[in-house]
Amino acid sequence: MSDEKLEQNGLSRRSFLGTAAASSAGIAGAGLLGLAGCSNAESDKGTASGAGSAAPAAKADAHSSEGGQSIHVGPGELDQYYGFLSGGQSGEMRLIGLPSMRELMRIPVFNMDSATGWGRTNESLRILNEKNTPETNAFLKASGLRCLPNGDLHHPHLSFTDQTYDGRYAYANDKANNRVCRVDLGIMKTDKIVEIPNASGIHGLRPQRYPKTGYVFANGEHIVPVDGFGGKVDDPKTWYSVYTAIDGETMDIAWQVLVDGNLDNGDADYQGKYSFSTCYNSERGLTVQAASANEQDWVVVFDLAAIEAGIKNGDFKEVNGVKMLDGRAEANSKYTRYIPVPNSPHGCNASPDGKYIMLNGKLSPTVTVLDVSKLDDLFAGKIQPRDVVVAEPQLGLGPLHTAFDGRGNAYTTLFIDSQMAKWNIEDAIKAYAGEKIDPIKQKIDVHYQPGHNHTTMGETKEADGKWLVSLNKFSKDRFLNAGPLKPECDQLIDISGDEMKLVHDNPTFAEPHDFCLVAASKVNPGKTWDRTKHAWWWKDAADMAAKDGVELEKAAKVVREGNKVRVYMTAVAPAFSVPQFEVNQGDEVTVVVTNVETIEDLTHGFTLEGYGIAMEVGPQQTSSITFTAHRPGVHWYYCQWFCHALHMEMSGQMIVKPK
Ligand code: CUK
Ligand code: CUA
Repeated sequence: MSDEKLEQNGLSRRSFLGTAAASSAGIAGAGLLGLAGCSNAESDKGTASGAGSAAPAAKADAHSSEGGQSIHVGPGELDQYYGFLSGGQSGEMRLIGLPSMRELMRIPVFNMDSATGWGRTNESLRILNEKNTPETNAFLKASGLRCLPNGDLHHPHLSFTDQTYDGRYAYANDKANNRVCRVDLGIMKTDKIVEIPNASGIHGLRPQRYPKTGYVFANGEHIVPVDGFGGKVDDPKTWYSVYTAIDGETMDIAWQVLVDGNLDNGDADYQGKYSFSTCYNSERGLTVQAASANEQDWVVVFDLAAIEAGIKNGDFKEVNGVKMLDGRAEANSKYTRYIPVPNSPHGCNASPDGKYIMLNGKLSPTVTVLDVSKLDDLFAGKIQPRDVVVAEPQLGLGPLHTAFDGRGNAYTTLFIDSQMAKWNIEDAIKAYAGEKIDPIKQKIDVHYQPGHNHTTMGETKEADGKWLVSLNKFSKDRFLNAGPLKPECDQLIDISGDEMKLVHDNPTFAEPHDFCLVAASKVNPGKTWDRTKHAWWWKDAADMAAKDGVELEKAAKVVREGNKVRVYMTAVAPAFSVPQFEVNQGDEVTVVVTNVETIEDLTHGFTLEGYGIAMEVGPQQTSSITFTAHRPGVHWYYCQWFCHALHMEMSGQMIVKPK
């Protein structure tokens, strides 16, 4: 590997680049090209053109993009883009500002959160559990769990109207527990979570772009026995994967399609006619060797109109309450086509001109380019599957994901080479047609092993070609040593000029897979909760209060019904309207807190000492929590959000009388 070679020469890539940056004149010097050539030696084996070694190397300017855009966002200034960053195995989604890369907010989704009470409050538990399968509910009960405590969130993507973001929702998958979530961008909170039955390892996720979202497409990554299709637990030859379309408005499952191979990443077209999923493991292997044996796997193309007609005509099986169509290759299905693609392809990315779908080769150094306009003929049987391919440039080792600048260029992450390759799409098409032309424009080193990349507005028709972010899986020496577990390294690259310029390293916690970069004007969250618009959030508490004759906004009441106690209070700085309440040991207690502040940023909280309870109560929000008073004694509750000069005094006591 390149870094080892550098280290053998007593140079780390970091110190080498630091030297290069210090000698401002020597950047393009012969010495550097020599080393760059060395660092590219392996990738060149995979590239027909050998352009890697001749491509300009990265300028290691850590603070600003010389002659380019400034990344500096000064005190009091605002970023130009929202970034919706996946939190990977942390289970959360994160809101990042660009170009500063500052973390603005964490949105709890598939995790449990100490600050906000997500996974503990009644409101969050309803959202977390309302669309569980019966099997999951039985499992939770048997395990003594109130919700699944973890998730693996890979792919956040925003809702579309007419091929661009409409600011309504963000969606994301949970690979760990087969779920899909929706975040309401009006409050930046998760408002729906649906478990996907029949499928395993919900991975790739993309919303429909046109006419609007519409469907949210989700890939089941793992082949499993599927009810109704002869699946046997002890025979992998009978296992399949399942592709799911969710209704983005209701978050109900619209339909599923049974397919062959492990589905990986997906995308939708810009026309509203087709969707796509890359697929590895055409071999049906259960080991690494077996699963990567074939030189080619495929992309599955789904014909949405045909699928909708199939549903209408009853050409499906009802499997655990979901309409499932047969889209297997062997079924010669009218709903799907299988296009061979080398080799265990991973990322799947539609170009913003709406013309092409890029399939990133992973184990092949190529990206395969499909021409969307040829798909009608493919489904009509007029052409062969590979006739849809119009380019297959060799870019380097380990292509995983591709992003776009809206000027006809594509940017592909090379995982093994630790590089970003910029290439021109039309040039790649000409080269595939036989013209002597090198589509690769530039390669730069990234640090290290990039997975996803993303450009500003790059998955919409409004791709603006300003910034590119490389989400790198390893950070090694890029940051102060944080111990054996290192942060990942998200790198910001200025792509506004002719050349990519690396301008910033940003450490992130486990583990970003995807990043949706959205012009700030597209997203307009409210400044406080809206008691009318967001009444659905505390609907159960409101119903309960109505029965108890309590008005939430003026509440100061304790209601007892047998061994059930309901405590209603307001929070206004610096006091709760109920400063003390008494219960008996073993009572089931529900505390309902309404924050009646109308002022922006005046969040209160309710933390109950010794009971593992804390919840956020935002301005104009109602939050509630139910627990059993197992511990006798005096238990203070306090506001954990610093809200007032007398914030420390914003407290009270729950007295639990022993049995
Ligand atoms: S996957 Cu992570 S690097 Cu889950 Cu989108 Cu490609
Ligand atoms: Cu209310 Cu601190």
